[in-house]
Amino acid sequence: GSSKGMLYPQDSESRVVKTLDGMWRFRVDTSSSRNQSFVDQWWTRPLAETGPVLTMPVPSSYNDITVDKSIRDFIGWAWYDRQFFVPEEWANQRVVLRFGSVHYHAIVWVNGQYVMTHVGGHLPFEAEINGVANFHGANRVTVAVNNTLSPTTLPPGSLTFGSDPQKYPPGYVIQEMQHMDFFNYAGIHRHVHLYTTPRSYIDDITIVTSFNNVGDSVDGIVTYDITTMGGQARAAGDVQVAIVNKDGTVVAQQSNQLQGTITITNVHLWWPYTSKPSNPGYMYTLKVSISGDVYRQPFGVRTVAVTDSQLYINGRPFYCLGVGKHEDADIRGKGFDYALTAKDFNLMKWMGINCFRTSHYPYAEEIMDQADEQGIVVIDECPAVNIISAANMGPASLAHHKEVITEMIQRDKNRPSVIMWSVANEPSSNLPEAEDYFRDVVAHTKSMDSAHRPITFASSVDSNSDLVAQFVDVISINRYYGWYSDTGHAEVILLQLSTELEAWRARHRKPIIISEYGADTIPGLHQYPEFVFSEEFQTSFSSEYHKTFDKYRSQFLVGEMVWNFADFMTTQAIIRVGGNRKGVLTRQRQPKAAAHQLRARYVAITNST
Ligand code: GCB
Repeated sequence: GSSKGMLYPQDSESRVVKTLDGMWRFRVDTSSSRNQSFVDQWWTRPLAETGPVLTMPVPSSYNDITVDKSIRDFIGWAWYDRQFFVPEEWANQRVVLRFGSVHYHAIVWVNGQYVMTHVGGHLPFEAEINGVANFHGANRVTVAVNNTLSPTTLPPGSLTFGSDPQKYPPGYVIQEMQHMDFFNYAGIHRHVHLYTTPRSYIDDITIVTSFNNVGDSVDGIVTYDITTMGGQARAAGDVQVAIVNKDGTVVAQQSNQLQGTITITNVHLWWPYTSKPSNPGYMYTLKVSISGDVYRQPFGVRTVAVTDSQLYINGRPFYCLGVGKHEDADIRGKGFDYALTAKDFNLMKWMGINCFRTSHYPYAEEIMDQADEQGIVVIDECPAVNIISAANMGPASLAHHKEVITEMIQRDKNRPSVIMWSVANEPSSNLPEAEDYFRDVVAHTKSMDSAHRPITFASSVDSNSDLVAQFVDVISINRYYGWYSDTGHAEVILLQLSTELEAWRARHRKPIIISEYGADTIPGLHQYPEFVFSEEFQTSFSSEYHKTFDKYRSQFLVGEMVWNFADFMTTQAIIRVGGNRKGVLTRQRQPKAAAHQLRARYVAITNST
């Protein structure tokens, strides 16, 4: 069979990881055909030999690195290359080249030879390169990246050319993204790794957990399924599986089975950090050894369940004190950054946030690792934002949407932090086409996840015209009363949001999360009585939402998520001043008054439960 695993690259007794992060060479294809780089076959020689090159950091978006507006706003093929070496002693190993993500469409060559293509900007892809690598001298990797969105990409978008010569200079083109309210940052956004495995290797590990109460203690039940590749059918005696706790002690083990169930007596369950257990985010490791290959898969033991009015983690009701986020920061755009990641988790915990949604695409694996380890719950959203017309719901869109969900679940299935999948953000779920489309998307998502996590999507249409909520387990709604409607009138919020919540509840007996509410706010702008864009407005507006949440919190409301954790960049638009300013933090992660307000609320709720 063909490889399907997407295990994170890891050093072990049998594996070596080397990073290809750093400064790469870079050039954009500015030809009028937008395709001259392919005519001239830029991958056949070092980029520096086919024209001038810039220095480009990896990982990072390329947009904000230079002082050139045409690179910031570039649409089309951008090219990267760099040199690397493969140690001679790796020649008898399997050598894999892996990209954490490249936005959007990527083609990779090694030493001028085609290696792989990937479509979709937020998930990892990899290929074995033994056949094209040079083990006795320098190698070159070339990556072509295209950020052009089309009606069938996720997110969808389209190009509009300024064809009227009276109005537009030659080559004028803009990318229309309608309801995609974030800058279409592009480039090699996450780590690039070169790693080895033995020829016969562990390809994939799937872990599903539950537990039993045994008197006063709890037994964890760990079901695992290992797939291997590249070897002869091996003797079952080659398989060793051990569960190692946080202190490094082996607490259970099993031999001879690629699939099995192991019990951990007196288990430490994985809890969100606001649940006041002694050990939030408790992670175990499943150490798998098979015929000389060793891989250590982290996991946590916890359950998730949904009833018609509650969400449970480990059998206890969980209320999401949440936030919508973005991968977004000055200079690096959507490039992964360890310092930013650590700061964001510290800020989330400072504010008492126990949950975030990966609005509006899967985040970097290193971010997800922190959620697992620190006990922050995640609603894992696929990049299906801006599905706004029937043209985005055809067979090609559907096939790609399912493929992206497959990749997302493949990557994140073992993460205890992930308690729910979000299959879309604000699709036009009122269109007749949406019903069949999302029936299929949701069924596919269910079928891919052995852990059967609940499914949601973030809705912007009203409960009467929506055709998709019938398929999901939890209803998430994004609402902007007092902002996009009745602007400035916070006094309508309690009434309008209550009416709305009750209408959804009457139509579907399902738990509800408010997955977005928020108001753009310029830090330092003060106006009293409160007026839109002032810090006073953001807090008084939020208070009205909070009052409404408190009314329904003990009933069927299972979470609230402010939009947004921090200010973030968008396309240029007259309603966006330096991007979207709905952050409770600035883009530089400094608190507005609303951050202190949120913190007081979340901490008080946590302390009272
Ligand atoms: C939404 C979208 C989000 C936007 C937000 C806004 O409903 O889901 O992507 O940024 O509204 O601020 O308009």
